[in-house]
Amino acid sequence: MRVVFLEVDTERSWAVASIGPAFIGAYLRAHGHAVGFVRAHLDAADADVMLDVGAARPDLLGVSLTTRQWLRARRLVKAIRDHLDVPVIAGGLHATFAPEVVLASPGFDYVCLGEGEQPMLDLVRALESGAATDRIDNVWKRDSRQRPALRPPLAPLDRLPFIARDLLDEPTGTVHMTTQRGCPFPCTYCAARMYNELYAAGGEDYGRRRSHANVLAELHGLHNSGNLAYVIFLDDTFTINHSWVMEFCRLYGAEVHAPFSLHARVETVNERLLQMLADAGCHQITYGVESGSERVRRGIMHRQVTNQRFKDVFRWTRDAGIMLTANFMLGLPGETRDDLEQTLELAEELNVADFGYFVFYPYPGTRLFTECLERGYLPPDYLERPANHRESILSLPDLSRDDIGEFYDRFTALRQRLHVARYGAPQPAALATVVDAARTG
Ligand code: B12
Ligand code: SF4
Repeated sequence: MRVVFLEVDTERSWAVASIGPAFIGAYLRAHGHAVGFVRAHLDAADADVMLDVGAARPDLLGVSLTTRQWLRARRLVKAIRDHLDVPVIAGGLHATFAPEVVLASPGFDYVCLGEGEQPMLDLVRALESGAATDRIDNVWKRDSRQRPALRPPLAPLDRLPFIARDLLDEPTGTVHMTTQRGCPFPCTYCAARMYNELYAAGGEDYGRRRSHANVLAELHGLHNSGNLAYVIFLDDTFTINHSWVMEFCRLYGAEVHAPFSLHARVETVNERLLQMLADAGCHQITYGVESGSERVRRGIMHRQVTNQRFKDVFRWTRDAGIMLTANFMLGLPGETRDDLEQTLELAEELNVADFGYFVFYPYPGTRLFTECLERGYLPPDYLERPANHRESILSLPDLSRDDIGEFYDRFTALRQRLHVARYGAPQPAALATVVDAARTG
Protein backbone atom coordinates (compact mmCIF):
# COMPACT_ATOMS: atom_id res chain seq x y z
CA MET A 1 0.00 0.00 0.00
CA ARG A 2 1.16 3.54 -0.70
CA VAL A 3 0.84 6.05 2.11
CA VAL A 4 1.37 9.75 1.41
CA PHE A 5 1.95 12.28 4.18
CA LEU A 6 0.73 15.81 3.60
CA GLU A 7 2.73 18.50 5.42
CA VAL A 8 0.62 21.59 5.98
CA ASP A 9 2.74 24.74 6.19
CA THR A 10 1.40 27.73 8.04
CA GLU A 11 4.57 29.79 8.15
CA ARG A 12 7.29 30.44 5.63
CA SER A 13 10.27 30.05 7.91
CA TRP A 14 10.02 26.46 9.18
CA ALA A 15 12.98 24.61 7.81
CA VAL A 16 11.70 21.20 8.74
CA ALA A 17 8.47 19.28 8.26
CA SER A 18 6.71 17.37 11.05
CA ILE A 19 8.83 14.70 12.72
CA GLY A 20 6.01 12.23 13.44
CA PRO A 21 5.46 11.22 9.77
CA ALA A 22 9.23 10.78 9.30
CA PHE A 23 9.16 8.15 12.08
CA ILE A 24 5.98 6.51 10.83
CA GLY A 25 7.12 6.58 7.21
CA ALA A 26 10.36 4.78 8.09
CA TYR A 27 8.39 2.18 10.05
CA LEU A 28 5.96 1.56 7.18
CA ARG A 29 8.82 1.24 4.69
CA ALA A 30 10.57 -1.24 6.97
CA HIS A 31 7.38 -3.31 6.74
CA GLY A 32 7.27 -3.23 2.97
CA HIS A 33 4.96 -0.29 2.24
CA ALA A 34 5.61 2.65 -0.07
CA VAL A 35 5.60 6.14 1.41
CA GLY A 36 5.41 9.53 -0.31
CA PHE A 37 5.44 13.15 0.83
CA VAL A 38 3.70 16.30 -0.33
CA ARG A 39 4.38 19.69 1.23
CA ALA A 40 1.64 22.30 1.03
CA HIS A 41 3.89 25.35 0.86
CA LEU A 42 2.45 28.51 2.29
CA ASP A 43 1.72 30.16 -1.04
CA ALA A 44 0.37 27.05 -2.75
CA ALA A 45 -3.28 27.28 -3.82
CA ASP A 46 -5.60 24.54 -2.58
CA ALA A 47 -6.11 23.36 -6.16
CA ASP A 48 -2.36 22.91 -6.66
CA VAL A 49 -1.97 20.98 -3.41
CA MET A 50 -4.83 18.79 -4.53
CA LEU A 51 -3.08 18.10 -7.84
CA ASP A 52 0.20 17.30 -6.03
CA VAL A 53 -1.57 14.88 -3.71
CA GLY A 54 -3.33 13.22 -6.66
CA ALA A 55 -0.01 12.89 -8.51
CA ALA A 56 1.52 11.19 -5.45
CA ARG A 57 -1.10 8.39 -5.87
CA PRO A 58 -1.97 7.76 -2.22
CA ASP A 59 -3.94 4.73 -1.07
CA LEU A 60 -4.04 6.43 2.33
CA LEU A 61 -3.33 10.07 3.14
CA GLY A 62 -1.76 10.96 6.51
CA VAL A 63 -1.78 14.44 8.01
CA SER A 64 0.13 15.47 11.11
CA LEU A 65 -1.63 18.16 13.10
CA THR A 66 -0.50 20.79 15.55
CA THR A 67 -3.21 23.24 16.53
CA ARG A 68 -1.63 25.86 14.30
CA GLN A 69 -1.96 23.57 11.28
CA TRP A 70 -5.57 22.62 11.93
CA LEU A 71 -7.52 25.29 10.02
CA ARG A 72 -5.55 25.05 6.80
CA ALA A 73 -5.39 21.26 7.03
CA ARG A 74 -9.16 21.11 7.41
CA ARG A 75 -9.67 23.25 4.31
CA LEU A 76 -7.13 21.30 2.26
CA VAL A 77 -8.46 17.88 3.25
CA LYS A 78 -11.98 18.93 2.31
CA ALA A 79 -10.77 20.17 -1.08
CA ILE A 80 -8.78 16.98 -1.66
CA ARG A 81 -11.66 14.72 -0.72
CA ASP A 82 -14.05 16.61 -3.00
CA HIS A 83 -11.95 15.31 -5.91
CA LEU A 84 -10.09 12.27 -4.66
CA ASP A 85 -11.52 9.13 -3.12
CA VAL A 86 -8.77 8.39 -0.62
CA PRO A 87 -9.09 7.63 3.11
CA VAL A 88 -7.52 10.25 5.36
CA ILE A 89 -6.01 9.81 8.81
CA ALA A 90 -4.86 12.64 11.07
CA GLY A 91 -2.42 12.25 13.96
CA GLY A 92 -0.26 14.40 16.21
CA LEU A 93 -1.06 16.48 19.26
CA HIS A 94 -4.05 18.36 17.93
CA ALA A 95 -5.68 15.21 16.58
CA THR A 96 -5.00 13.44 19.87
CA PHE A 97 -6.48 16.13 22.08
CA ALA A 98 -9.31 17.39 19.86
CA PRO A 99 -10.24 14.12 18.08
CA GLU A 100 -14.00 14.67 18.00
CA VAL A 101 -13.58 18.01 16.27
CA VAL A 102 -11.24 16.52 13.67
CA LEU A 103 -13.50 13.53 12.98
CA ALA A 104 -16.51 15.82 12.62
CA SER A 105 -14.81 17.65 9.73
CA PRO A 106 -15.54 16.54 6.17
CA GLY A 107 -12.84 14.33 4.71
CA PHE A 108 -11.26 12.92 7.87
CA ASP A 109 -11.92 9.19 8.23
CA TYR A 110 -9.60 8.30 11.10
CA VAL A 111 -7.75 9.95 13.94
CA CYS A 112 -4.70 8.41 15.59
CA LEU A 113 -4.47 8.99 19.32
CA GLY A 114 -0.91 9.17 20.66
CA GLU A 115 2.05 7.36 19.19
CA GLY A 116 1.48 6.41 15.58
CA GLU A 117 3.92 3.82 14.21
CA GLN A 118 2.20 0.52 15.01
CA PRO A 119 -1.40 1.85 14.78
CA MET A 120 -0.66 3.18 11.30
CA LEU A 121 0.85 -0.14 10.23
CA ASP A 122 -2.19 -1.98 11.59
CA LEU A 123 -4.51 0.37 9.69
CA VAL A 124 -2.56 -0.06 6.46
CA ARG A 125 -2.70 -3.84 6.83
CA ALA A 126 -6.42 -3.78 7.57
CA LEU A 127 -7.17 -1.53 4.60
CA GLU A 128 -5.05 -3.70 2.35
CA SER A 129 -6.72 -6.93 3.40
CA GLY A 130 -10.21 -5.50 3.57
CA ALA A 131 -10.43 -6.21 7.31
CA ALA A 132 -12.47 -4.09 9.72
CA THR A 133 -10.81 -0.82 10.72
CA ASP A 134 -12.91 0.05 13.73
CA ARG A 135 -11.15 -2.16 16.27
CA ILE A 136 -7.56 -0.96 15.97
CA ASP A 137 -6.04 0.33 19.20
CA ASN A 138 -5.26 4.09 19.02
CA VAL A 139 -7.20 4.49 15.75
CA TRP A 140 -10.56 6.21 16.06
CA LYS A 141 -12.75 5.65 13.04
CA ARG A 142 -15.29 8.28 12.06
CA ASP A 143 -18.80 7.33 13.22
CA SER A 144 -17.60 4.67 15.62
CA ARG A 145 -18.89 5.83 18.94
CA GLN A 146 -16.33 4.24 21.15
CA ARG A 147 -13.02 5.86 21.84
CA PRO A 148 -10.30 3.29 20.99
CA ALA A 149 -8.05 1.78 23.63
CA LEU A 150 -4.43 2.93 23.69
CA ARG A 151 -1.68 0.36 23.24
CA PRO A 152 1.40 0.79 25.48
CA PRO A 153 4.14 3.12 24.20
CA LEU A 154 6.57 1.42 21.85
CA ALA A 155 9.66 0.24 23.71
CA PRO A 156 12.57 0.23 23.51
CA LEU A 157 12.81 3.15 21.07
CA ASP A 158 15.86 1.48 19.51
CA ARG A 159 13.40 -0.85 17.80
CA LEU A 160 12.39 1.97 15.49
CA PRO A 161 14.18 2.41 12.18
CA PHE A 162 16.00 5.72 11.69
CA ILE A 163 13.66 8.45 10.48
CA ALA A 164 12.88 8.84 6.78
CA ARG A 165 14.67 12.12 6.14
CA ASP A 166 13.12 12.60 2.71
CA LEU A 167 9.84 13.19 4.62
CA LEU A 168 11.47 15.94 6.70
CA ASP A 169 12.53 18.11 3.82
CA GLU A 170 15.52 19.32 5.87
CA PRO A 171 18.20 21.63 4.50
CA THR A 172 21.34 19.80 3.33
CA GLY A 173 23.86 19.22 6.09
CA THR A 174 21.57 20.19 8.96
CA VAL A 175 20.10 17.12 10.59
CA HIS A 176 17.27 16.96 13.12
CA MET A 177 17.39 14.25 15.76
CA THR A 178 15.26 13.10 18.66
CA THR A 179 16.76 10.86 21.34
CA GLN A 180 13.77 10.63 23.68
CA ARG A 181 9.99 10.76 23.90
CA GLY A 182 7.99 12.35 26.67
CA CYS A 183 8.77 15.05 29.18
CA PRO A 184 8.35 14.49 32.92
CA PHE A 185 7.81 18.14 33.91
CA PRO A 186 4.39 19.53 34.81
CA CYS A 187 4.24 22.85 32.87
CA THR A 188 0.57 23.74 32.65
CA TYR A 189 0.78 25.46 29.23
CA CYS A 190 2.59 22.65 27.47
CA ALA A 191 0.96 20.30 24.98
CA ALA A 192 4.00 18.05 24.64
CA ARG A 193 3.78 16.78 28.21
CA MET A 194 0.15 15.80 27.75
CA TYR A 195 1.26 12.56 26.08
CA ASN A 196 2.80 11.66 29.45
CA GLU A 197 -0.53 12.31 31.16
CA LEU A 198 -2.53 10.51 28.49
CA TYR A 199 -0.48 7.34 28.87
CA ALA A 200 -0.10 7.70 32.67
CA ALA A 201 -3.90 7.54 32.93
CA GLY A 202 -3.62 3.96 31.63
CA GLY A 203 -0.70 3.19 33.93
CA GLU A 204 1.94 3.51 31.19
CA ASP A 205 5.15 5.54 31.26
CA TYR A 206 5.58 7.54 28.05
CA GLY A 207 9.17 8.58 28.90
CA ARG A 208 11.80 6.62 26.95
CA ARG A 209 15.21 7.32 25.55
CA ARG A 210 17.26 5.75 22.79
CA SER A 211 20.56 4.08 23.64
CA HIS A 212 23.80 5.92 22.93
CA ALA A 213 24.75 3.21 20.45
CA ASN A 214 21.53 3.72 18.52
CA VAL A 215 21.87 7.53 18.38
CA LEU A 216 25.53 7.29 17.41
CA ALA A 217 24.79 4.72 14.69
CA GLU A 218 22.32 7.12 13.07
CA LEU A 219 24.86 9.96 13.24
CA HIS A 220 27.63 7.80 11.78
CA GLY A 221 25.34 6.83 8.92
CA LEU A 222 24.64 10.49 8.19
CA HIS A 223 28.33 11.30 8.38
CA ASN A 224 29.18 8.51 5.95
CA SER A 225 26.59 9.80 3.50
CA GLY A 226 28.33 13.20 3.65
CA ASN A 227 25.28 14.86 5.16
CA LEU A 228 26.34 15.91 8.64
CA ALA A 229 27.38 19.52 9.21
CA TYR A 230 25.13 20.53 12.10
CA VAL A 231 22.83 18.56 14.43
CA ILE A 232 19.65 20.00 15.95
CA PHE A 233 18.43 17.89 18.86
CA LEU A 234 14.67 18.44 19.09
CA ASP A 235 14.13 16.67 22.41
CA ASP A 236 11.91 18.63 24.76
CA THR A 237 14.59 18.64 27.48
CA PHE A 238 17.80 17.09 26.24
CA THR A 239 19.51 17.45 29.62
CA ILE A 240 17.27 15.14 31.65
CA ASN A 241 19.26 12.24 33.16
CA HIS A 242 22.80 13.47 33.69
CA SER A 243 24.47 10.09 33.44
CA TRP A 244 22.94 9.59 29.94
CA VAL A 245 24.03 13.10 28.91
CA MET A 246 27.58 12.73 30.26
CA GLU A 247 28.14 9.47 28.43
CA PHE A 248 26.64 11.05 25.31
CA CYS A 249 29.12 13.95 25.60
CA ARG A 250 32.04 11.57 25.90
CA LEU A 251 31.03 9.53 22.84
CA TYR A 252 29.82 12.42 20.69
CA GLY A 253 32.94 14.47 21.42
CA ALA A 254 35.20 11.58 20.46
CA GLU A 255 33.29 10.26 17.45
CA VAL A 256 31.17 13.00 15.89
CA HIS A 257 32.67 16.28 14.82
CA ALA A 258 29.63 18.40 14.09
CA PRO A 259 28.39 21.26 16.25
CA PHE A 260 24.95 20.77 17.77
CA SER A 261 22.13 22.62 19.48
CA LEU A 262 19.53 21.52 22.02
CA HIS A 263 16.68 22.57 24.32
CA ALA A 264 17.17 22.53 28.10
CA ARG A 265 15.52 23.63 31.32
CA VAL A 266 17.72 25.62 33.67
CA GLU A 267 16.85 23.19 36.49
CA THR A 268 18.47 20.34 34.57
CA VAL A 269 21.95 21.79 33.97
CA ASN A 270 24.93 22.77 36.11
CA GLU A 271 28.32 24.32 35.38
CA ARG A 272 30.06 20.99 34.91
CA LEU A 273 27.45 19.57 32.55
CA LEU A 274 27.47 22.75 30.46
CA GLN A 275 31.23 22.56 30.13
CA MET A 276 31.01 18.90 29.08
CA LEU A 277 28.36 19.78 26.49
CA ALA A 278 30.53 22.61 25.17
CA ASP A 279 33.56 20.31 24.93
CA ALA A 280 31.47 17.79 22.99
CA GLY A 281 30.51 20.46 20.43
CA CYS A 282 27.37 22.08 21.83
CA HIS A 283 27.03 25.35 20.03
CA GLN A 284 23.67 26.67 21.14
CA ILE A 285 21.06 26.02 23.85
CA THR A 286 17.45 27.25 23.96
CA TYR A 287 15.99 27.74 27.43
CA GLY A 288 12.34 28.39 28.22
CA VAL A 289 12.19 31.33 30.64
CA GLU A 290 8.53 32.11 29.92
CA SER A 291 7.93 34.68 32.67
CA GLY A 292 9.96 37.05 34.81
CA SER A 293 7.37 36.89 37.57
CA GLU A 294 8.09 34.12 40.05
CA ARG A 295 4.45 34.32 41.12
CA VAL A 296 3.31 33.49 37.59
CA ARG A 297 5.90 30.79 37.06
CA ARG A 298 5.10 29.05 40.35
CA GLY A 299 1.36 29.57 40.65
CA ILE A 300 0.24 29.51 37.01
CA MET A 301 2.90 27.63 35.07
CA HIS A 302 3.90 25.18 37.82
CA ARG A 303 7.58 25.95 37.43
CA GLN A 304 9.36 26.34 40.75
CA VAL A 305 12.60 27.90 39.49
CA THR A 306 13.83 31.33 40.71
CA ASN A 307 14.92 34.28 38.57
CA GLN A 308 18.37 33.98 40.11
CA ARG A 309 18.69 30.47 38.65
CA PHE A 310 18.18 31.86 35.13
CA LYS A 311 20.85 34.49 35.74
CA ASP A 312 23.32 31.89 37.04
CA VAL A 313 22.67 29.35 34.30
CA PHE A 314 22.86 31.97 31.56
CA ARG A 315 26.23 33.11 32.93
CA TRP A 316 27.53 29.51 33.11
CA THR A 317 26.31 28.83 29.57
CA ARG A 318 28.11 31.90 28.23
CA ASP A 319 31.24 31.08 30.23
CA ALA A 320 31.24 27.63 28.64
CA GLY A 321 31.21 29.34 25.22
CA ILE A 322 27.69 28.20 24.27
CA MET A 323 25.29 30.56 22.48
CA LEU A 324 21.94 31.20 24.13
CA THR A 325 18.37 31.57 23.01
CA ALA A 326 15.50 32.16 25.44
CA ASN A 327 11.74 32.02 25.01
CA PHE A 328 9.15 34.14 26.80
CA MET A 329 5.36 34.02 26.95
CA LEU A 330 2.88 36.86 27.43
CA GLY A 331 -0.78 36.92 28.34
CA LEU A 332 -1.49 33.90 30.54
CA PRO A 333 -4.69 33.71 32.57
CA GLY A 334 -4.02 35.32 35.96
CA GLU A 335 -1.14 37.43 34.67
CA THR A 336 -1.15 41.21 35.24
CA ARG A 337 0.63 44.20 33.69
CA ASP A 338 2.97 44.15 36.64
CA ASP A 339 3.94 40.54 35.88
CA LEU A 340 4.61 41.47 32.25
CA GLU A 341 6.81 44.39 33.38
CA GLN A 342 8.81 41.84 35.39
CA THR A 343 9.12 39.57 32.33
CA LEU A 344 10.42 42.46 30.26
CA GLU A 345 12.85 43.40 33.02
CA LEU A 346 14.19 39.86 33.29
CA ALA A 347 14.52 39.63 29.50
CA GLU A 348 16.57 42.83 29.54
CA GLU A 349 18.70 41.64 32.44
CA LEU A 350 19.39 38.26 30.85
CA ASN A 351 20.58 40.22 27.80
CA VAL A 352 19.90 37.56 25.16
CA ALA A 353 20.04 39.18 21.75
CA ASP A 354 18.01 36.54 19.85
CA PHE A 355 15.07 35.58 22.02
CA GLY A 356 11.60 34.38 21.12
CA TYR A 357 8.42 35.84 22.60
CA PHE A 358 4.97 34.45 22.08
CA VAL A 359 1.49 35.48 23.07
CA PHE A 360 0.04 32.61 25.07
CA TYR A 361 -2.32 30.29 23.19
CA PRO A 362 -4.08 27.53 25.16
CA TYR A 363 -3.58 24.18 23.43
CA PRO A 364 -6.34 21.56 23.69
CA GLY A 365 -5.48 18.97 26.32
CA THR A 366 -3.39 21.26 28.54
CA ARG A 367 -4.34 22.33 32.06
CA LEU A 368 -4.42 25.98 31.12
CA PHE A 369 -6.70 25.17 28.20
CA THR A 370 -9.20 23.54 30.55
CA GLU A 371 -8.96 26.50 32.91
CA CYS A 372 -9.53 29.01 30.09
CA LEU A 373 -12.49 27.00 28.86
CA GLU A 374 -14.07 26.63 32.31
CA ARG A 375 -13.64 30.31 33.17
CA GLY A 376 -15.04 31.48 29.86
CA TYR A 377 -11.82 33.14 28.66
CA LEU A 378 -11.95 31.35 25.30
CA PRO A 379 -14.37 32.45 22.55
CA PRO A 380 -16.93 29.71 21.75
CA ASP A 381 -15.55 29.39 18.21
CA TYR A 382 -11.91 29.17 19.29
CA LEU A 383 -11.15 26.26 16.98
CA GLU A 384 -12.39 28.34 14.06
CA ARG A 385 -9.79 31.00 14.75
CA PRO A 386 -6.12 30.82 13.82
CA ALA A 387 -3.78 29.66 16.61
CA ASN A 388 -1.18 32.38 16.40
CA HIS A 389 1.33 33.75 18.84
CA ARG A 390 1.09 37.43 18.07
CA GLU A 391 -2.42 38.26 19.28
CA SER A 392 -4.30 36.88 22.24
CA ILE A 393 -7.41 34.78 21.60
CA LEU A 394 -8.49 35.16 25.24
CA SER A 395 -10.76 37.59 27.10
CA LEU A 396 -8.91 37.90 30.39
CA PRO A 397 -10.11 39.79 33.47
CA ASP A 398 -6.69 41.22 34.39
CA LEU A 399 -5.17 41.96 30.99
CA SER A 400 -6.78 43.39 27.88
CA ARG A 401 -5.75 42.39 24.36
CA ASP A 402 -4.34 45.90 23.98
CA ASP A 403 -2.19 45.40 27.10
CA ILE A 404 -0.80 42.19 25.67
CA GLY A 405 -0.27 43.83 22.27
CA GLU A 406 1.57 46.72 23.93
CA PHE A 407 3.95 44.34 25.71
CA TYR A 408 4.43 42.31 22.53
CA ASP A 409 5.56 45.51 20.79
CA ARG A 410 7.83 46.38 23.70
CA PHE A 411 9.42 42.93 23.39
CA THR A 412 9.96 43.56 19.67
CA ALA A 413 11.64 46.87 20.49
CA LEU A 414 13.78 45.28 23.21
CA ARG A 415 14.98 42.55 20.88
CA GLN A 416 15.98 45.12 18.28
CA ARG A 417 17.75 47.20 20.93
CA LEU A 418 19.71 44.23 22.32
CA HIS A 419 20.55 43.10 18.83
CA VAL A 420 21.87 46.53 17.82
CA ALA A 421 23.85 46.76 21.08
CA ARG A 422 25.47 43.39 20.41
CA TYR A 423 25.85 43.25 16.64
CA GLY A 424 25.74 46.95 15.69
CA ALA A 425 22.77 46.51 13.33
CA PRO A 426 19.04 45.70 13.61
CA GLN A 427 18.03 42.10 13.28
CA PRO A 428 17.18 41.19 9.66
CA ALA A 429 13.48 40.43 9.15
CA ALA A 430 14.20 36.88 7.93
CA LEU A 431 16.11 36.02 11.09
CA ALA A 432 13.38 37.48 13.25
CA THR A 433 10.86 35.02 11.82
CA VAL A 434 13.19 32.08 12.35
CA VAL A 435 13.42 32.94 16.03
CA ASP A 436 9.67 33.34 16.06
CA ALA A 437 9.21 29.81 14.82
CA ALA A 438 11.08 28.37 17.77
CA ARG A 439 9.05 26.22 20.09
CA THR A 440 7.47 27.66 23.16
CA GLY A 441 8.66 24.96 25.58
C1 B12 B 1 10.27 19.68 16.48
C2 B12 B 1 9.15 20.63 16.83
C3 B12 B 1 8.82 21.58 15.89
C4 B12 B 1 9.39 21.57 14.49
C5 B12 B 1 8.65 20.46 13.71
C6 B12 B 1 7.15 20.41 14.00
C7 B12 B 1 6.53 19.03 14.22
N1 B12 B 1 5.21 19.01 14.29
O1 B12 B 1 7.17 18.00 14.31
C8 B12 B 1 9.11 23.03 14.01
C9 B12 B 1 10.34 23.90 14.17
C10 B12 B 1 8.62 23.14 12.57
C11 B12 B 1 8.06 23.47 15.01
C12 B12 B 1 7.32 24.61 14.84
C13 B12 B 1 6.30 24.96 15.70
N2 B12 B 1 5.97 24.38 16.87
CO1 B12 B 1 6.82 22.83 17.54
N3 B12 B 1 7.56 21.35 18.38
C14 B12 B 1 8.49 20.54 18.05
C15 B12 B 1 8.73 19.56 19.21
C16 B12 B 1 9.81 20.16 20.10
C17 B12 B 1 9.10 18.14 18.90
C18 B12 B 1 8.19 17.40 17.93
C19 B12 B 1 8.76 16.05 17.73
O2 B12 B 1 9.77 15.87 17.13
N4 B12 B 1 8.18 15.06 18.29
C20 B12 B 1 8.65 13.70 18.16
C21 B12 B 1 7.62 12.91 17.39
C22 B12 B 1 8.08 11.47 17.25
O3 B12 B 1 6.44 12.93 18.14
P1 B12 B 1 5.08 13.51 17.56
O4 B12 B 1 5.32 14.67 16.71
O5 B12 B 1 4.15 13.66 18.66
O6 B12 B 1 4.59 12.32 16.61
C23 B12 B 1 4.06 11.10 17.08
C24 B12 B 1 2.54 11.14 17.33
O7 B12 B 1 2.05 12.42 17.61
C25 B12 B 1 1.93 10.55 16.11
N5 B12 B 1 1.73 11.38 14.93
C26 B12 B 1 2.22 12.57 14.61
N6 B12 B 1 1.82 12.94 13.38
C27 B12 B 1 1.08 11.95 12.89
C28 B12 B 1 0.42 11.82 11.67
C29 B12 B 1 -0.31 10.65 11.43
C30 B12 B 1 -1.00 10.50 10.12
C31 B12 B 1 -0.40 9.65 12.43
C32 B12 B 1 -1.17 8.43 12.18
C33 B12 B 1 0.24 9.81 13.67
C34 B12 B 1 0.98 10.95 13.87
O8 B12 B 1 2.89 9.56 15.78
C35 B12 B 1 4.20 10.12 15.93
C36 B12 B 1 5.19 9.03 16.16
O9 B12 B 1 4.83 8.21 17.23
C37 B12 B 1 7.32 19.60 19.88
C38 B12 B 1 7.27 19.14 21.29
C39 B12 B 1 6.80 17.68 21.32
N7 B12 B 1 7.41 16.91 22.15
O10 B12 B 1 5.91 17.28 20.60
C40 B12 B 1 6.91 21.04 19.64
C41 B12 B 1 5.43 21.35 19.44
C42 B12 B 1 4.83 20.33 18.52
N8 B12 B 1 5.47 22.63 18.77
C43 B12 B 1 4.55 23.45 19.17
C44 B12 B 1 4.38 24.76 18.67
C45 B12 B 1 3.46 25.66 19.44
C46 B12 B 1 5.05 25.15 17.53
C47 B12 B 1 4.88 26.47 16.80
C48 B12 B 1 3.48 27.04 16.73
C49 B12 B 1 5.89 27.46 17.40
C50 B12 B 1 5.68 28.92 17.10
N9 B12 B 1 5.34 29.65 18.10
O11 B12 B 1 5.82 29.34 16.00
C51 B12 B 1 5.35 26.06 15.41
C52 B12 B 1 4.15 25.47 14.62
C53 B12 B 1 4.49 24.20 13.93
C54 B12 B 1 3.46 23.75 12.98
N10 B12 B 1 3.88 23.13 11.89
O12 B12 B 1 2.30 23.94 13.19
C55 B12 B 1 3.67 22.83 20.21
C56 B12 B 1 2.36 22.37 19.57
C57 B12 B 1 1.18 22.47 20.47
C58 B12 B 1 -0.08 22.12 19.74
N11 B12 B 1 -0.99 21.39 20.38
O13 B12 B 1 -0.32 22.50 18.64
C59 B12 B 1 4.60 21.69 20.74
C60 B12 B 1 3.88 20.48 21.29
C61 B12 B 1 5.49 22.32 21.82
C62 B12 B 1 4.83 22.50 23.17
N12 B12 B 1 5.60 22.34 24.20
O14 B12 B 1 3.68 22.80 23.33
N13 B12 B 1 7.98 22.63 16.08
S1 SF4 C 1 7.42 23.14 28.52
FE1 SF4 C 1 9.22 21.92 28.19
S2 SF4 C 1 9.83 21.29 30.26
FE2 SF4 C 1 7.72 21.98 30.42
S3 SF4 C 1 6.50 20.12 30.21
FE3 SF4 C 1 6.71 21.06 28.15
S4 SF4 C 1 8.42 20.09 27.19
FE4 SF4 C 1 8.53 19.66 29.41
